[in-house]
Amino acid sequence: MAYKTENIRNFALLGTSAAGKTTLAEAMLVNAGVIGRAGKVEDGNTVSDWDELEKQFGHSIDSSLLYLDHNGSHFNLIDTPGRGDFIGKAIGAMPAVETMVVVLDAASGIGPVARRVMKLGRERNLPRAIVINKIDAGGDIGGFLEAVRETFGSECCPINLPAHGGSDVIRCFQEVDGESDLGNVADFHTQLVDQIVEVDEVLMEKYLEEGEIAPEQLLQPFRRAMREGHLVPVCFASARDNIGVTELMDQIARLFPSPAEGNARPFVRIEGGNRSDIEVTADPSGDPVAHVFKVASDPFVGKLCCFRVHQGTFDSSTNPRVGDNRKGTRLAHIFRVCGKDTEELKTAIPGDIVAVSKIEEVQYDNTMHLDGQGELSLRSIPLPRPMFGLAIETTTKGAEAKLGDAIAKMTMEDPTLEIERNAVTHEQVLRGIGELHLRAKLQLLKDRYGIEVSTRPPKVAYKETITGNAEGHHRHKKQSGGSGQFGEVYLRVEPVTEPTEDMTNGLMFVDDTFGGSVPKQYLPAIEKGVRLVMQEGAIAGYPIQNIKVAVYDGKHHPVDSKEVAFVTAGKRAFIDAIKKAHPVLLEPFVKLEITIPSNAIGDISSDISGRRGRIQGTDMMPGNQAVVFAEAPLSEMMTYANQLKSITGGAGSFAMEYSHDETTPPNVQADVVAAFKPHDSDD
Ligand SMILES: Nc1nc2c(ncn2[C@@H]2O[C@H](COP(=O)(O)OP(=O)(O)OP(=O)(O)O)[C@@H](O)[C@H]2O)c(=O)[nH]1
Ligand SMILES: [Mg+2]
Repeated sequence: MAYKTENIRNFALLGTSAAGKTTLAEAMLVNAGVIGRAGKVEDGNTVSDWDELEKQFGHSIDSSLLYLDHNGSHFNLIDTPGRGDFIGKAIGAMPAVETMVVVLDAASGIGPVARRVMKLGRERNLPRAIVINKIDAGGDIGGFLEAVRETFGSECCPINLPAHGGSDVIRCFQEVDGESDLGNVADFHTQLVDQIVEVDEVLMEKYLEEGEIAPEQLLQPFRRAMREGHLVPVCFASARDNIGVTELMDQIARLFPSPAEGNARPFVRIEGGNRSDIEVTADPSGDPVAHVFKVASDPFVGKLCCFRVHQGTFDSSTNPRVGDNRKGTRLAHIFRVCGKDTEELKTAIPGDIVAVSKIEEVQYDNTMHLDGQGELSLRSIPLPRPMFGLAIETTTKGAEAKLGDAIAKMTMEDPTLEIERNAVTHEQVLRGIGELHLRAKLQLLKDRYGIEVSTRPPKVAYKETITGNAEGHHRHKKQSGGSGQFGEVYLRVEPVTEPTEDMTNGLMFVDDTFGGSVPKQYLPAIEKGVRLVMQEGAIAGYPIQNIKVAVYDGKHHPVDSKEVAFVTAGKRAFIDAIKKAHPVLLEPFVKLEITIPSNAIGDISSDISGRRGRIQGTDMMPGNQAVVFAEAPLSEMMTYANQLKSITGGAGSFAMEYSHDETTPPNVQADVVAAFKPHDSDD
């Protein structure tokens, strides 16, 4: 179908794992005639979960791009994973669409990912809709709707309702009469209209006077209420039985914003170091602007960069600039993507979600543009910082270089995956969001790249700092044959409680010498010595942070003073000072959100306390579910996935992310310090 920007409807399916997002996408593709018959996630034959690993896991693990035509509209939908471990892929898809469709089901409860994306959507001004799926399965759907309104606000109003025991849906936006499984249609209709008219004073008055408003007159205010986040329409469906799905598609075509009507995106122009907000409009003749929201390694076409066109028109001759790169990048072939299939496109207009292959320099979150004045970028949504680590080592001989290449490709595809090569512990630590995330990546490493690795819990990434002020001194003197080495340094150290921007790598280095006791040319050498210790640690071999160092005196020798002598003197004087300044070890703490059956709260709480953690709150959820919020040291959470599984019989899940650093208890510090064997190589 040839379409214009106004006909495009972009939305992402987001929400709770196993609520039926992939199944819903499949039903939509059937209804639009893209496929003849719906595949099943458990049979591994859906369009969206096409990847081998997704078939093995029975869950989406990456976002999938799909498109279809319905009632004169062109839908671009992105099916995203609902598992907390893959939330990076769900969040990554949000800047590409006008509307978020959050899929829930009564039996699984609301879940942490749905809550997280709803919150992000509200903060970022992204219109939202909710689909309550699996109405065929029965359960307390009315109670669940209440829980949804309690959690996300009374702006969540049904526009249709389950009827005839979950075998049908009945409209309550366009209809006033009838009986649904949740009660009178009229009551829900009134609730919805009450909510909509609040965005329009004139209409509100008319409504108060006349008591009713024709549905056609409510269309514009409906769209406006949705754009303003004043209305979150709720639809009911059974994706498996294809009930309410055509209804939903009709409403999307009729009521959801097109790219021309969607809320403005937070693009900024960076020009000579200044950042200014700019307006990007869905004008096909404007300067091309697109945002790269996903990078994938496609088994058939290689590196695939998926981007959303926000302004202007892209074709094979467009040479957009990427970020601050002055040189244009030739796009050559532009594709649209449906599951694993790609189809070449001549042009991409505002609102299109497309891909290009074989462009090495383009990365996730880049903006591609032809702005005449500066560099453009999108204030995108920060992704969670990966905290769950495994130290990895190849078991395949001679595969180190191959492992490095494979991991570089994997981290390029997944910004929530990181590799850290620790110079102190000599470990290579792969970090991700959780155990499942890393397990999926290790499986990929084996299947796609033929590399097997052994894993073990990594050493904890402690940091060193000081809690008091102290002075340190070292005189370095060495005579070897002819010329010698001489340098003497006195310095002070003090903790910095609020790091400032001019500190690099946690250090503020100050020259407080006077009278030429240390010639100026040796100060950089002293700073170099100090910085070496900052990296390697003074008491336990971990990087030091938040410290101020002031060199206030020293001595030099006209012949024997050289740079290397002051590097050593600076190093030793610094270690001397730190040892006297009440050094402590800091360890990373993580925030936890643990979703469990409510009868497990007691066991979960005592287990968390046993891990030196603190419970911060508990939310009761429908369906005898509870969410426990807690904080705990990362080092104690390495084995948590298994423990949670055994406490809850597999029914619990958790998400964690970096929170802050805290001082380790004295007994932990004593053990770590005792195990540290400094290797000194400088004399
Ligand atoms: N009874 C019933 N089962 C459904 C329905 N929709 C999906 N299912 C089943 O629920 C399970 C999960 O469905 P998916 O479509 O994979 O769920 P998802 O939301 O994509 O899950 P993630 O990819 O993990 O986020 C599958 O076994 C589906 O067959 C429905 O409407 N009714
Ligand atoms: Mg899925």
